[in-house]
Amino acid sequence: MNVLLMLALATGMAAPRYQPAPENLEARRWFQDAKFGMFIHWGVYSVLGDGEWVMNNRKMTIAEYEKLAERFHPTEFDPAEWVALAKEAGMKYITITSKHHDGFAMWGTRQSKWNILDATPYKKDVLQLLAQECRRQGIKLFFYYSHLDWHHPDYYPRGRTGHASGRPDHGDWNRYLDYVDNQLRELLTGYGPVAGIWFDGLWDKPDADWRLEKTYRLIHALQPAALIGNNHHRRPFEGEDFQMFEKDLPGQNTTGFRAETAVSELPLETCDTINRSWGYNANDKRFKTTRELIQYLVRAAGYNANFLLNVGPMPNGKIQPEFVERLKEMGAWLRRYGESIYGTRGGPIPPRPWGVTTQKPGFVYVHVLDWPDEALAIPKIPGVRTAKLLASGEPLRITEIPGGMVLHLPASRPDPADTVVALEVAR
Ligand code: H79
Repeated sequence: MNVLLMLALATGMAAPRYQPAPENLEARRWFQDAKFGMFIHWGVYSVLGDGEWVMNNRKMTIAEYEKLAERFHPTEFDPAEWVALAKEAGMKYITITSKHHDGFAMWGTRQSKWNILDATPYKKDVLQLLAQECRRQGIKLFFYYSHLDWHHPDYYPRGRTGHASGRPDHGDWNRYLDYVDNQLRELLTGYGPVAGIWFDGLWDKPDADWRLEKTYRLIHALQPAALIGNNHHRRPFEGEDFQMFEKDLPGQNTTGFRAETAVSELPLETCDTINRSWGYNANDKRFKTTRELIQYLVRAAGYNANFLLNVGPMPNGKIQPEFVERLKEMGAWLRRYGESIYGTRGGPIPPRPWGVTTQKPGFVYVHVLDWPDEALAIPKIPGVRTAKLLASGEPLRITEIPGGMVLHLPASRPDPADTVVALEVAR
């Protein structure tokens, strides 16, 4: 414990607050400008093609589940192809599962044999391969890390899930937390610059002492620019650098997962799936349309949040064609309309049923997602000089009305997903 902290505890003063390093603040700005990332759920569960919760859902024991590792042999995995796809989709970063709830490490951890080098015939460190390729192609890399662990014997007392694994009813919780910290130290020292750590699973034991302060201090000491986020479903804890909302826009709780809906001042991120599954699911054909995915990205930007869009690669290492097709279409859209997304923040008009606004110095972008009429009345945006359709540059008429203004939209819209109106405004 440091002297300030001891003093604070002894005197009843407020404990010294986390002060993000300058490079951390810089990374937060980069993150907010980046807007769009690729989430990757890949692990030994992918072999069964039934999602990443299959161990828990099918009540598999550890012995049964470990057999999956012997079948994990992704001979078609080409990290260059994945990274190129992310770039073509307009994504600026990748967040990949280093360890999901099944405890399996997708890198050559030295903390246990339950990892891709020691337990699979593939025997390659996919995180290392991906990290190298991301550096080569200029994409940042985050590691998802599950605090929850259905495999580790010291994950005890057990939480809400993982009860059928057949582990003995004892274990040393602090030893488990040491294991977590040791694994994180490996990830933050052996894989070059890590853009951040995306924690998940804490909700399995919401009242346990997770020693987060120690873990967060370790991460920030090893890589001050690495951004910490934690999907604990509550308002951010001390030491966190961004706030995430799973399958929800900031402040919403349509999933019912959240214990708190408060939206913080930190950079925000929402994540979602293309079908309904995170890990590869061979039977899940309920794909969102490209239009829906574009609208989700745009809405997220209007809520001042990033969109982390998931793919669950197949056990052979390929990303299924339905995902590839949609990602490429999103990339084509972003090449046309990217200036209204990248580098923006949530706009002056809060999100509306018809759409959202984004802004950057000198510009406000009105994203009309769902409005059948040619006249759209909106609150007054001060200092508007010109208005045009971003698609064509065609000037657009605006009339002032009491209490607001009317945008006169063309009857036939240039884009089925989003009519983007660019307003040049006084700085
Ligand atoms: O990695 C993906 C999912 O596997 C993981 N997060 C994403 C990014 C995830 N795990 N669970 N969930 C998402 C849903 C959470 C459900 C919860 Fe509950 C409802 C947590 C707390 C209440 C049911 C009861 C599941 C755990 C306890």
